[in-house]
Amino acid sequence: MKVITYGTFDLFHIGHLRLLQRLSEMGELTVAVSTDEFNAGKGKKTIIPFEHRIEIVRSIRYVHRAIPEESWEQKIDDVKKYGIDRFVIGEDWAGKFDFLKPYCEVVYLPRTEGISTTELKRSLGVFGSIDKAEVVKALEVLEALKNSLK
Ligand code: C2G
Repeated sequence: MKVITYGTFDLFHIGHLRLLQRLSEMGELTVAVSTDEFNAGKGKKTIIPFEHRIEIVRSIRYVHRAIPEESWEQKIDDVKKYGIDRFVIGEDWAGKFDFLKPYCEVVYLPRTEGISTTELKRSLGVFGSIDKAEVVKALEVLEALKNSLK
């Protein structure tokens, strides 16, 4: 069984790993990683550049091969080129790739709950939003408190 999936895999996390692990149990796994240019088209700004995202995915033991995803239209060609039997992607895309059904099986899988790149970016953003002056003020208060306890 030859399987393919597509994704950005930005800020690689356990939700991505669980998916690739599960797909590798089905058979030989090809992963197409969205280029930065393709993501711009999706309106997605990535934190990690494409060259790093594809190297990370390529290094995962569950992945047989990693290729660039440069367009929406390449999927049919990829399925033919790599002799793919099954296209799989998270159910957030349910129905969007049914046009592949004449060429291979199409499966939409439940996502891993509680983790997403969007959430990670939001958490990281919290640190970026702390005002420096607030930190300095808090340190001054702590210093004064420490001195008062001497
Ligand atoms: N995923 C998951 N569980 C999560 C987060 C993501 O199973 N908690 C899955 C998604 O459903 C997707 C894959 O991991 O199948 C990659 O997710 P993204 O990097 O967000 O992929 P996306 O940007 O949606 O790109 O042509 C298809 C697109 O390139 C998909």
